[in-house]
Amino acid sequence: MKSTAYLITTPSNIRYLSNFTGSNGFMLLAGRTKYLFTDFRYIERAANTIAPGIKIVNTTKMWHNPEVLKENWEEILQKHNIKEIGIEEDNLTLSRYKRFKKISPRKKWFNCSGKIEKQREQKSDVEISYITKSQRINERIFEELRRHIKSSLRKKVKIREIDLVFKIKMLAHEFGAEDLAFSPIIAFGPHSSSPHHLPDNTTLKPGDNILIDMGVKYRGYCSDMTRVLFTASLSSRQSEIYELVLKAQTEAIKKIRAGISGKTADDYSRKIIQKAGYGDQYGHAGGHGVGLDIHESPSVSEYYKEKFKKNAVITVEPGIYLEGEFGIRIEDMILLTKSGNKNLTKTPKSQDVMLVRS
Ligand SMILES: [Mn+2]
Repeated sequence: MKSTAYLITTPSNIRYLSNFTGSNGFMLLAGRTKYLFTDFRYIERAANTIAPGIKIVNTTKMWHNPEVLKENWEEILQKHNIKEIGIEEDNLTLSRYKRFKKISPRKKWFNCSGKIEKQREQKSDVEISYITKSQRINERIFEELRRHIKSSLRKKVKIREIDLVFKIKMLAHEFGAEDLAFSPIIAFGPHSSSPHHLPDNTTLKPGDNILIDMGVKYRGYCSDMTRVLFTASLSSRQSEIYELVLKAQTEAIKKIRAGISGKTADDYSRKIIQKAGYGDQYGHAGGHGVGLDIHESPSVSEYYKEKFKKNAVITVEPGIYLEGEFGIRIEDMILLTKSGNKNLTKTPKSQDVMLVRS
């Protein structure tokens, strides 16, 4: 008889295991049985939407009166002869942990963060289809945004960074996304040297480059893409940097596959940029896993020594950031296969295509 249970509190892990999308709830994996604990507000929704076979436990008022939970909780632990319980330390707050400990003082508790995330690395066909659809929507939005920028320039209508953020939100709704995957990064001109610039009131000036990093959600699954548009012919410096980043990204995508480590994958783009003398201006990881979370395992980084699995979806996003001048980042999402990868991003990225003129 197995005596280990796992307490799953990370929302995206709960969704992955059960399909449950409520904002309050946790799961207990005990032997082969999965329990979903949630409160009055979500009982009906859970019953209608979660995967078959999962047992629902009503926890209404549990945190105000732990005895309410204790009855169900103890019964389940006893039934499965649970002696030790894994908790997701990366998610469970100390105060909630203390409450669990209080109702089960004699159990052994250990960290199981990353356990479900590891399973999530390999995407199923359905998950791949959702991520792909999410990216198709993202690309439609991007094309519409490009048209909008072009016509605004032609009509000499002022556009601010935050106007483009709002436009993306409306288009996401119009094109069938359920939400944005993250708040879009829109950076005009010198703002683009800050990799994660916070969009503000700044107005687009003739000649500015525009860094656009955006993604949406479809059936819970995220997309992620970065492109840099130019509103005037590129200066020789812009052109040089753009080509360098594009080359680093293209070469990395040629080589990345299942079976290599995150560090190796990161090195492919980084070494090209370092060799050209811009290593210090590429200060972030070369990419990340994408799925229910916008950033998930595996990581494309020097610190990630584990090997990539088949059917993982990752981004490849080298960049060069020149303070006071401009920044360039180019980001695609790819699906890893044994022999290579499939690029899930269709939006072109050659320098000439990035030029939008009025
Ligand atoms: Mn990204």
